[in-house]
Amino acid sequence: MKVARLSTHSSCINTAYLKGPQRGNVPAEKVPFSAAFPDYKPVVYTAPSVASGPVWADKDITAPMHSMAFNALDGKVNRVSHYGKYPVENGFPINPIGRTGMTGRGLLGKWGPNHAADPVVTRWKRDAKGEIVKDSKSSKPILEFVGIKRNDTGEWAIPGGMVDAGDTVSLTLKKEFGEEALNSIEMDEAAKAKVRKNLDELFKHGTTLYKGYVDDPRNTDNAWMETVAVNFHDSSNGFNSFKLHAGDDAGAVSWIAIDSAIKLYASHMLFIEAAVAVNQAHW
Ligand code: RP5
Repeated sequence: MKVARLSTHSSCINTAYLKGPQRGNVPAEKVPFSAAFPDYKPVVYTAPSVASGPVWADKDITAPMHSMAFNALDGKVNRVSHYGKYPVENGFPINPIGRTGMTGRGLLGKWGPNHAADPVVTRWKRDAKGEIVKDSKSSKPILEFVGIKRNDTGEWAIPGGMVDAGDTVSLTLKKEFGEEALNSIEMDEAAKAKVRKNLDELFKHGTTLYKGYVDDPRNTDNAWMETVAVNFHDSSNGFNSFKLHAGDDAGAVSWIAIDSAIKLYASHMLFIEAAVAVNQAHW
């Protein structure tokens, strides 16, 4: 699986930031930092929830006094981008895709890359008799995936989450699916252990679909999302033993039938399209 390089971004320009200020204007052709833009006026913003210094966030320190190891493993925090070395100017890491109309960290905890993991859990759509349903036009089988409705934007999304300092991507994939799609946080210890065991089994064999930048509405010039999206295709109906139950930062959870017309958060349609290609499903 090669790192997928996005050529530009659109979710994080020319919008009002979530519960924050309007971003400075960025015409599409001025997104790359290589394009001259002398009138560029990014708004400076770090959300109060980040600036107050929760454990998951970096210190709110101002260059050039900080000592963060950018482009490196900084203690337990991975500050390496999937895109290789990103520039650091006047002490600030620079978004590898380009301008966003905002400096600071917005709602993101880390300066530079904020790493996430996205579990794309799929199964075939079946009729009442258990037969796989094919699309009448493409004649290809229809794939379903587990989606959650995000509480922050109200959009449907893959139940991904941030890789906590010291955690691995594979652990995060299971953890986030458990928390957001099964509400494991609110289970008692015995039920939690059962879910963990089932997930260990079902998440044994995954296909990596995407590694790279996410066109996330929270990105800024100095802080951005990157992810690893992995497909876990359920050919044996193992996921039917789970009762989907929205938890953590999800308002709803559901199996969603996939076609090219559905709309999802950030770059998530890219990962779904890759899952369709891997499983040779209807699009
Ligand atoms: C997206 O944000 C990633 O693709 C992932 O789905 C998600 C992680 O952020 P939280 O859901 O933890 O807010 O960019």
